Amino acid sequence: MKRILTILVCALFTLSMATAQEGKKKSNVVKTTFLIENMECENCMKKIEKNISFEKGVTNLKCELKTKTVEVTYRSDKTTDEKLMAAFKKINKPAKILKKEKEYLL
Ligand SMILES: [Cu+2]
Repeated sequence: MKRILTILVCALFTLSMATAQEGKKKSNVVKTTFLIENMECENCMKKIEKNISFEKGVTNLKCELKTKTVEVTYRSDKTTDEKLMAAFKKINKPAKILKKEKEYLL
């Protein structure tokens, strides 16, 4: 009887741990650096800032003209690199992933 109880408690514990992990995973934050080869002037930068900043899930955006990179911080439960790349493409600024930083929890 005691053994069954122990197994039951273990199973419950494992289940709650898994659920907690799942919950955390849903609010992960990702920072991806995109290379925008045709970002050549202030206007391009403003266009990107005006459009990509308001994409769903985007919490921060940093453009750098010199390196032609855009650093986007976003919630992985709200958007993905693929969706962001589609958004870049829509404003005629095709993006390539340069770097993806380790996800961290909110
Ligand atoms: Cu331009």
